[in-house]
Amino acid sequence: MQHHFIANQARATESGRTIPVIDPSDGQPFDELQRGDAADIDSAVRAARQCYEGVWSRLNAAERGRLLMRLSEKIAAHADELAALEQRDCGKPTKQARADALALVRYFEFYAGACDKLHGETLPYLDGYSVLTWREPHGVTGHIIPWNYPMQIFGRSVGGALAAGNVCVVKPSEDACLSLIRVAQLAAEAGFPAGAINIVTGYGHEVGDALARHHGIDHISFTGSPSVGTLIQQVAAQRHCPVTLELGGKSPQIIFEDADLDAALPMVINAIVQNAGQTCSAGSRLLVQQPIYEALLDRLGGMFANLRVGPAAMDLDVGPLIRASQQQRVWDFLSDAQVANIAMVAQGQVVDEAPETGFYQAPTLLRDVPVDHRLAQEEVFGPVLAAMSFRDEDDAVRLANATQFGLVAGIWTRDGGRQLRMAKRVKSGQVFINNYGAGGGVELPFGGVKSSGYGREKGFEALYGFTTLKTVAIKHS
Ligand code: TXE
Repeated sequence: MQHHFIANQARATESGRTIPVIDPSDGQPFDELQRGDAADIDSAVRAARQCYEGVWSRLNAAERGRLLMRLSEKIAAHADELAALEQRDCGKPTKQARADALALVRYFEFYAGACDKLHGETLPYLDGYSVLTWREPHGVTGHIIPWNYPMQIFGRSVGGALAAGNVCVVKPSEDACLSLIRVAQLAAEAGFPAGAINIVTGYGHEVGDALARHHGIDHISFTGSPSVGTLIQQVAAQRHCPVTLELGGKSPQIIFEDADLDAALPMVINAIVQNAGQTCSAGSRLLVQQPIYEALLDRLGGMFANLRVGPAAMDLDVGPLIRASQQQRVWDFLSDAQVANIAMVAQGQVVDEAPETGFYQAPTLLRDVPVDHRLAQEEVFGPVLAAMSFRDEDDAVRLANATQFGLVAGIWTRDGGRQLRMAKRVKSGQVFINNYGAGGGVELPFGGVKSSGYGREKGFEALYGFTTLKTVAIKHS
């Protein structure tokens, strides 16, 4: 049985209600979570506030950095344990789960070093004045975390908030909490004071909503669906609470005829099958210049057909989707594709060892997807790649920008001028030229434009979002 972690203590919800924890590889329950409520959020916020106004405010930036570094070291020492928890909880193949645990180590290492490098400025003003700015933490920050990368998203969001001097109340997804409850325990062992990191588990419409509405929360970081992002924004607006939103994407991989296909194609595949396509930055649209379209689809189709899908512990190319409703969502997209006569180029294979009760989906390559079809417009969040062709740069830009999202764009060309022209014209928070892996870099700011959200997490830039600027003007006496 899992518990909330509030003020460095395991706590149960008073109602005694729980939520089963399901293993996506076989669809079977193997543990239980607390089904928290507004009272649990309230006690976490109180614990956080007490910490913030007490012991936390007396720590200087270097001391805070040492604490974050100790947590990074603890996580490194428990990386296999954390990876195993997240693997079972989310259905991640072993390589992916380990990579996520190591990314969490890096987040706390990076933000440990950043704590004492965040500072304000002195500004020119009238004679007889000195003016300076201070970067102050918001105070108690709320973090609503999804199920696709619990450790990574905790690292970028909570790591940045703590480094900037905030304390945290975290609501992980009801579908994937286990690794984060353990990380909070490790933080207590590393010396974090009671109330600095609190975890409350439960459903989004109960605990998540209570967190977003709580007047003691001074800033909200949310990663999840656009519809819930809108709700959070509306609720937060009522008390003018700042929010950072990361709401996913429909990111294009744009391949010009002069691209190095040996480098591009493995990355095109990885960008859509990593984490079974359940990645905000998944490269889910493939835009290919006309002269190479047919040959590229042939080659890519062969690679798709070789992809193997199975239980997380088998560590194949692709694991299961997170839950039955996510699997149903992908099936709905694929049946819409059939109705629209969208042709399938190739599909990977689900291995015989995969239990029928698991949530598997073979990676699927579709061609000539019309730009206005929902497969080219909406986030599937499964391993489904929608290919289409383009004529020239203008056409590529038109297609790339033809969705409500703007998170990542991959551009593949050897032409240096074209690389920069395209990078300028594509509307997205990140542009990766002749690569698609840079999204993993903890040092690099990450976030969207348009319906992909706003604000930046990761990198040093995140620290500005986790602080507020105070201008102090002193008249010389
Ligand atoms: O997301 P939700 P879901 C996208 C992806 C996916 C779709 C639906 O396309 O198929 O969203 O996934 C909490 N108040 N992304 O339904 O519901 C919830 O408990 C406050 C993209 O799982 O948005 C969880 O902790 N919180 C995305 C978190 O919000 C609420 C990652 C995300 O869940 C809430 C996940 C409420 N009313 C899904 N309702 C990305 N950008 O990577 C739910 N939550």
